[in-house]
Amino acid sequence: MPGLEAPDPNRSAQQPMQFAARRLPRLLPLAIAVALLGAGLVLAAGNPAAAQAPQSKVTINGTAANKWEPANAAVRTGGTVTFRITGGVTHPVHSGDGSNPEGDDRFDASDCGLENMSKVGDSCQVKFPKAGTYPYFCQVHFSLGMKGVITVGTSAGGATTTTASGGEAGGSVVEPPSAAAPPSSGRPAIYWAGWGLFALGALLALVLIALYVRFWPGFRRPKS
Ligand SMILES: [Cu+2]
Repeated sequence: MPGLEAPDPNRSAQQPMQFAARRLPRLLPLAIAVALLGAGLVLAAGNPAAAQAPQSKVTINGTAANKWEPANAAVRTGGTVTFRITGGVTHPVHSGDGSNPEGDDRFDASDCGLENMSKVGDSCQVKFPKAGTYPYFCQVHFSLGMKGVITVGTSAGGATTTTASGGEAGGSVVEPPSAAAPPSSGRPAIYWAGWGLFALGALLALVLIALYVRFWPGFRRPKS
């Protein structure tokens, strides 16, 4: 920069720069804070796999309106779904889409029969050892639309790794086209906003450090 190389001591030109340089250490924490805020947003929003990972335990309530709440649920491979009667009277659970009123045997609903699911407070559990899509319905209120779909395994992205037995990692699972879960819509906007803030803060910090080194009086180059 020519200003610093001027032969004259040139205080009138130097002092404003020094004055500005004195403020830099105060701006630096601000820049770092902006960068950290951005990084925090990235970490919070940027891991949809973790955010959307199915739980190992899910509870579905059979309500007084003769609906399942939530009707569609996701559970981890090897996870357990609890059906609980919170209203209405009888909500025995059957596996299947209801086309067969007796249900099918895609999952074991033997603990969810009428004898266990006849009054408010009753509940039953079904374990889902294998990934897949499992429709279910209330044997009594199917005609009222009391049905739903349980998606077992990770639904985001379509192809994921799960084990059939343990629920950690293993074979590849591709959801059938009829899977109830919508396709992943990618990362949320706040994720990219976080990256933007992080980049802005980091750039600002770098510029401030460069200015500080360049103009802080203690760093001034000895005049030749
Ligand atoms: Cu019912």
